[in-house]
Amino acid sequence: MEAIFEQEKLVQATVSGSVALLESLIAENVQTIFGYPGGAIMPIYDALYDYNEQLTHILVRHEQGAIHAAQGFARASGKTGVVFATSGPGATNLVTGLADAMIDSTPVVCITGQVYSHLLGTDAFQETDVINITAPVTKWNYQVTNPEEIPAVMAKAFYIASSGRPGPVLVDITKDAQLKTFDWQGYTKCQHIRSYRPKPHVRLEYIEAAAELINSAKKPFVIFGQGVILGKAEAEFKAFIEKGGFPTAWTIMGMSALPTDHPLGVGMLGMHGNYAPNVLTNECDVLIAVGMRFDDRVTGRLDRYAKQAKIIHLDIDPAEIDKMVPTTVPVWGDCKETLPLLTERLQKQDHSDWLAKFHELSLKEHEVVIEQELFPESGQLTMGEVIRTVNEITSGEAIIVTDVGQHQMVACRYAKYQHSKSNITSGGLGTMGFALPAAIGAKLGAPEREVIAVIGDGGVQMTIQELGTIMQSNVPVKILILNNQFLGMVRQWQQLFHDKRYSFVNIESPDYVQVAKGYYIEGQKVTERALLRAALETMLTHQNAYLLEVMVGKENNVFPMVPQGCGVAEIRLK
Ligand SMILES: Cc1ncc(C[n+]2csc(CCOP(=O)(O)OP(=O)(O)O)c2C)c(N)n1
Repeated sequence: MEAIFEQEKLVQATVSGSVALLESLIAENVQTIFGYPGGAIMPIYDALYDYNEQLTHILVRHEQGAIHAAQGFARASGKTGVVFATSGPGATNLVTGLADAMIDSTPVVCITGQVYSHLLGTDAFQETDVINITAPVTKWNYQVTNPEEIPAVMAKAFYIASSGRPGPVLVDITKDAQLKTFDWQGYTKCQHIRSYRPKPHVRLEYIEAAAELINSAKKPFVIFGQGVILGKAEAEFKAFIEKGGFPTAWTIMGMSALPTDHPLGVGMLGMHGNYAPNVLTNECDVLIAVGMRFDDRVTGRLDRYAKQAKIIHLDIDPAEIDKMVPTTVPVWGDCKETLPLLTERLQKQDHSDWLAKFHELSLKEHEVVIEQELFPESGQLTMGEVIRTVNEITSGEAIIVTDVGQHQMVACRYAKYQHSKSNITSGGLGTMGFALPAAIGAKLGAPEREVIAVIGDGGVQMTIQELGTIMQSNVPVKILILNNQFLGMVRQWQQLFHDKRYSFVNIESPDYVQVAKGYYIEGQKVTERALLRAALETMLTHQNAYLLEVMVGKENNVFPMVPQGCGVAEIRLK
């Protein structure tokens, strides 16, 4: 069917709610949908049958896979991910992904089918109150029972999902609203909603106050999060830190907004972050936080966090300011606007003595931790040397999508990135099972880039069915399983904090290479150091999807670590 909406050309027609929905997606420049059909969304799938030239639908194997794929798509492309699911179990299978997208500020629009409106509230077959279930894990949700509302609701959905601090939106459409026809009046993109202020008005007095504080600082320290990426402010951010000469550290979500080898980059913050930025958080005199939310994994014990410092917090979401850490100067606004205003007012400064302190402490971390992790001479393979070898082969050009656990921390500690939007991980929710489907979405969102999913032997078994999606949709993702034969991160905690009482962390695996083979995906398993590089090269030069399982040390731990309940400066190297 010809799209009845084209940018400037509106053709009046009688359409069903389902067609109106698909036309709305086209009007929002959507090309890719991740979904799974079912009874309550059948009219939409029926309409989709005629739209295969304009819309690509990726049939996943589980709705959780659809939403994680949409998240990966959004994070790699900077666009909004789109999901279709049916009512009841289809909708509830989205909840984990919605919570993940909510806490990691990922723009996703989910469309769920719903039972006929006359059956609402009757415990009808596959009826679930998805609006109430998803209220706390969506930025906005809405139930449509009248098809005429669909264009305006979809316009609002895309606007809310992608503006200000992005997040997930769910639109639930009853089956009768999908079927009923109405006169299509055209589609108008939403640009304003009363009482919703996604882009705050920047107040110059706060910019002036922040600049004054920064200009008088002896030991300024910049920490940044995903806000820099979401605000598309990478260039503005780089100009800001370079003019000020500030030591600069990233959160796991901010990672890759600045090339990891930037001379002012001093590493990752947080529980398994780098030694120097954690310790020196408690020695800086002005802490400048950009687009980050002071997560407890970053701050450690709050009453021991940066108590000596004056704190400037740049954030688009007023709810974040003063939420965890009292701010000296709040800079509420879009950092793409606020950073240049601040940079203009900066005096060019040289903080090389202060920066040298980071380098001194970093040497200590190199000696005690990094050398052994990246360059072991004997013993079992380490996760670190696998990531180091990936870096050497890809030169920091790949997108790395990680799952959750030790491999995630190791990958984020050691991966090298040259480009923004290269590190995709479940940061806030820590959702095992995220990486495989998210990598599918990332590859579809950035097809020109190499996408490598780094996954533990636990997490891969949570969404392994998505190998079927890779098979059917021919998505050339590279799957790197780091198999330590344990639920490693939990085992590490049991070893360190529960007297080595290994309670249900010993997880067995199938023969992953055979499993992949069953899905017509090639692969191999590596157990020896001497074969690692060649195996990675085979994977990375392979045209199609490829699975590589690497057996790594069973009881290796990830260090440094800020033990729970400790301050950031109490970070332990061993
Ligand atoms: C859905 C879900 N369930 C449980 C957890 C708790 N958890 C965090 S890390 C981890 C172990 C992960 O093991 P594995 O995937 O093998 O990775 P490794 O830590 O060994 O690298 C578990 C169980 C979680 N994060 N997500």
